[in-house]
Amino acid sequence: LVSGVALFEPLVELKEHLNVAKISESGKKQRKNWALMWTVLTSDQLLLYKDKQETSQKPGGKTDVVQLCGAVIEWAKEKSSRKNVFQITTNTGSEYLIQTDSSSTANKWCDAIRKTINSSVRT
Ligand code: I3P
Repeated sequence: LVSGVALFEPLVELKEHLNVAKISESGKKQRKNWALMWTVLTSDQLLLYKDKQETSQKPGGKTDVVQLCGAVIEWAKEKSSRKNVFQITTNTGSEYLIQTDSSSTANKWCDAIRKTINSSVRT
């Protein structure tokens, strides 16, 4: 029964509160505005929620969806005064900075997202 339910849920690789700043939308630069987001990594997307509670199947609960297929991820030390910042650029030209004070957490997320991007390229 448990695995039957899991079939209809996206596979969640990681979930955690991370600081996120969207600095560009479809190639258009945006004002940098850091916000603490409940961040969920699935097998092909990064889901950004304002609140942890919004992970429930509420319509409009997802604040933003980052498509990882064709995206690029890199450390972005020069783009912020904060430490452990990496950037995701989507294939539609949106740019997200992601940051957390724990370097091990940042490494874990950067590696996991990179893996997701690499596996999505192959299919
Ligand atoms: C920005 C805000 C950001 C800061 C950014 C500032 O000011 O302080 O936190 O980025 O620096 O411009 P405002 O709120 O007035 O837009 P970091 O925290 O990542 O350093 P930046 O312009 O050098 O990117």
